[in-house]
Amino acid sequence: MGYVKETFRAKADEQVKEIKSLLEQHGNKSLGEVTIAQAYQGMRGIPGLITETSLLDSNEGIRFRGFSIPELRQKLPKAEGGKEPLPEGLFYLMLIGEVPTQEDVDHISATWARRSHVPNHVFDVIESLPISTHPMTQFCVAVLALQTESKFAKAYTEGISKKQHWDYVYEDTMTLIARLPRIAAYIYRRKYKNGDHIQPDGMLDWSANFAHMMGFNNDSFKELMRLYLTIHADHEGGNVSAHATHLVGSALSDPYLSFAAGMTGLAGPLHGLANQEVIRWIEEMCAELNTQQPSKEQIAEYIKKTLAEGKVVPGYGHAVLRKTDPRFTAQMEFAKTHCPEDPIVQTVWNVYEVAPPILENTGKIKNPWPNVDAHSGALLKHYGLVEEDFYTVLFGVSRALGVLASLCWDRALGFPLERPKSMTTEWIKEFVAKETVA
Ligand code: NMX
Ligand code: MLT
Repeated sequence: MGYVKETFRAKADEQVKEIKSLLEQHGNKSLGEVTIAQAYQGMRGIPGLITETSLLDSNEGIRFRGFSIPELRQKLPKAEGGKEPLPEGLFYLMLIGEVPTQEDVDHISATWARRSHVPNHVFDVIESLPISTHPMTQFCVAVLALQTESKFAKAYTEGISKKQHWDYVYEDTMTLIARLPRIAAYIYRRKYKNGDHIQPDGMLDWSANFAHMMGFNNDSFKELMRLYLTIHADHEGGNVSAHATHLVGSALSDPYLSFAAGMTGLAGPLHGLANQEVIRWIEEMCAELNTQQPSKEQIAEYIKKTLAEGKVVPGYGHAVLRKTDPRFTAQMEFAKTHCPEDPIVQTVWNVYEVAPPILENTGKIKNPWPNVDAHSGALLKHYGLVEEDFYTVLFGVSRALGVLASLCWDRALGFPLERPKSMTTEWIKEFVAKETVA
């Protein structure tokens, strides 16, 4: 067993004991009541999930094992000469709960490089899809095709004890994460670069190798990828991709099947596809106004028009956050250093000035501030990754780190099948009638 895996097992053993004692002493304590409105309105705020890897505060934003994004940018190991954190380090932090050393991060980079070989049948499956297929659909199909490699599925069929589940889920997690950049880059080069593929470079870190395989060798683009793949990795457990992965994993579907479920959720426009939608919205605005850089007045009018047409302003609003997303701020800081004059970047910043009061004035949007997706596309466009249909695949490669680290924890802690209670409106009506009489 490798030392990261051994450390994880030791941490999980301690946590199992702690949870056992918590449940024995406090298992009957209530975490709060559930209102009828919450049941109808997407279960907002109902505390019903345990996710160890990160925790979201509606005003402060995300903390990964207690560390905010600015702290991660400071504390996590970097590539030689780089300033942005290596996502390998965030994976270690989420899995183990401690800030890794440079050696830990190098160990994970090397492990993933060693496991990155994608079997040919996965490429054949991708090739069988029409080239017009959306990259997120190609990505989901490819992850499912890779499921043939699941060690967990094989071991379960052969008969393993529940105590061994975590071990095989850990192995699948490491292999799947290792292979995702190759699959994503293959889809990118197939769809947009005439199938002119680029072989991996095993000497590079996970993000730099991904950038290289997509065809981008600029050092500051590699830095952007390190930042991007770090900040999109996790957003506690209730978001659609994390929850879907956890839910499907609770049926003991293997990590490939569980992650594919998360990715089909990420592909929705209210979730990860919003990064594509933001850029489309900006480009449509520019085309309609016949300008590269609309004025703040023009942007304000366009936002009002979008709302009047009954559409969402993509990149704004959030189910939990009530302030500017710190992931937006991190990208804004990156842009200030690397590309402050870029016209799309400047438009993103102008939208940030203009949109919040307009959204707030509607009186119904709970969070008028930008989320992570409001900024990412502008940075990618700046470096020449202009095909916005592909942007959610980048989000997906990053999200694997959080949801799969969580899946390892789910199995190590022996979490059961997830199965909440549902009701009919008839049941609710009868319940209300009884309550009113009583
Ligand atoms: N533009 C227009 N209307 C909005 C927006 C927005 N950006 N955000 C919320 N609303 C509407 C929402 O549709 C709802 O309308 P109605 O009552 O007519 O159904 C009303 O405001 C109240 O919604 P909230 O309670 O503020 O937000 P909710 O928690 O339901 O939804 C989002 C959260 C993220 C789905 C929503 O803000 C949204 O659709 N934003 C735009 C899409 C987006 O950027 N998604 C990315 C989220 C981050 N990610 O990567 O996943
Ligand atoms: C995410 O990163 O998953 C999004 O911000 C959505 C969420 O947290 O609900």
